[in-house]
Amino acid sequence: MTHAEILSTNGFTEVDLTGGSLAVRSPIDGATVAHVHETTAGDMGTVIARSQEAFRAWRTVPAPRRGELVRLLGEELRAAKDDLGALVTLEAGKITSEGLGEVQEMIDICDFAVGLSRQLYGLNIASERPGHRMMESWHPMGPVGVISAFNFPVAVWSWNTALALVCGNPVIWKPSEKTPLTAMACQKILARALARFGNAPEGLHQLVIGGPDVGEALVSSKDVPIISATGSTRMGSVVGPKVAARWGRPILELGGNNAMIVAPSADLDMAVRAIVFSAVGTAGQRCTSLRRLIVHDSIRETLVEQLKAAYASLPIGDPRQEGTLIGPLVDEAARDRMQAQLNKARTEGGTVHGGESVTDGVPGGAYVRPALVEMPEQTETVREETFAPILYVLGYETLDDAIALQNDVPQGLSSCIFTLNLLEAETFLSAAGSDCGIANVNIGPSGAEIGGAFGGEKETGGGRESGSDAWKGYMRRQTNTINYSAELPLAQGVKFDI
Ligand code: UN1
Repeated sequence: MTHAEILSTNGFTEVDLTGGSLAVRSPIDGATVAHVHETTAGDMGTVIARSQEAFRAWRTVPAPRRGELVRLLGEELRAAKDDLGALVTLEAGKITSEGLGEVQEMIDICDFAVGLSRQLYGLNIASERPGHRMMESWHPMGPVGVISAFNFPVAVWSWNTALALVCGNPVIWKPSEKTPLTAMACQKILARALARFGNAPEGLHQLVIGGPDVGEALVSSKDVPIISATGSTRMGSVVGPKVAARWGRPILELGGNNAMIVAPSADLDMAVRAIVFSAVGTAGQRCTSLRRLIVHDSIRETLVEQLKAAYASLPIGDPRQEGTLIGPLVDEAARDRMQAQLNKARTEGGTVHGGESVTDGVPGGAYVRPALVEMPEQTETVREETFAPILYVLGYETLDDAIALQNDVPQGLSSCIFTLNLLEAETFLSAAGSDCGIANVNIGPSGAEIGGAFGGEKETGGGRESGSDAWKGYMRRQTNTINYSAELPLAQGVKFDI
């Protein structure tokens, strides 16, 4: 499909794609596909006030009824799956299957959140006082500011929005400036669900397209109690302290430097498949992408040879074409950063296989051959996250050394081990094992399901989104003590007779 076809057949044509100040380009060929209108920092006061007003109404709507809106959103997403997937491909450069997979992830979180809307449980707690009962209630918090990145332009929004809505919170969404079209499409799809829902408050979901000053207005407003931000560690290091300084709640999902340990007992054929998908899928632009391979010395050479062979035949090119596995990097700057990191790795003693620019594909796009880089040790460059398909290979002798290497980076998002040895697998998952928010056995570090809590430690920011009890991050906990006796006993046996 051509860009024009994608933009005209997906039902989003009524969106005004011309005359705005923000140029939108497709990573596929660098073509400018739209000029969209931006929200200004000066508009943000009104946006936030509208969100607060929506909150006052939405927080009293029963949670299962709020879930009905998310159920309808899930239905609309199912109907729009192909169109939205194609738009993700156009705007973020993902291959067709990954574009569709991202929309499926949205549908999945909607299903999860619908069930959750009847399960926002609190505890009953035994009171030490006669005739008293204690319990916990979970209440909505208020507007949630969602700041999302280009690489998962729609799924990360849906993780936050589906949970925020059932939890009784309105959303203000600032997408990446690189991917406003998919955001506008989501706003449209949600509008369809809202129309069917009937009586949701105005301003329950607002999209703000703009630069850092728009983000700054969200981040610094006391009236936006939760800021959920996904992106680089550098961005998080600015956002986190600002939100904390005004006593807001940050949910941060930042950089990863995800590793796989390959032990001698590993099924190497399976490991190779997992490595290739997680290292080069999405052109290495997932926060969960595999960036470091820590291989037992006894199998290192064999594995590297197998990987070199697998890398040699990878189809790179137009992500819309069937059979393509590696689409473009998001832009030229990303390709430059990749080349700079490879040069740094060389000066640190690395041997680089691949990594060249691919120029015989689609003109105008930043296509690269993925790089496999054998490193003598875990150097500074290896410890940095580069959003590109670079896989550093390191060797190890003992599992303890491998785990120490895996943990010895500033980031703590995802990790995995390939082993058929139960003791090694359990050690890796133990308190003395991986220090990441995600730790897997015999699968790669990327491609998590929505049922688990998603996020990581250290410079990854500590936030959790998506499944498990991540919803608690979107609500406030209230402890209630109820006295149904005719006495007023004090806790801890304190006497205070008047
Ligand atoms: C991200 O890259 O920001 O686990 C999110 C995964 C996807 C989500 C990645 N489900 O790779």
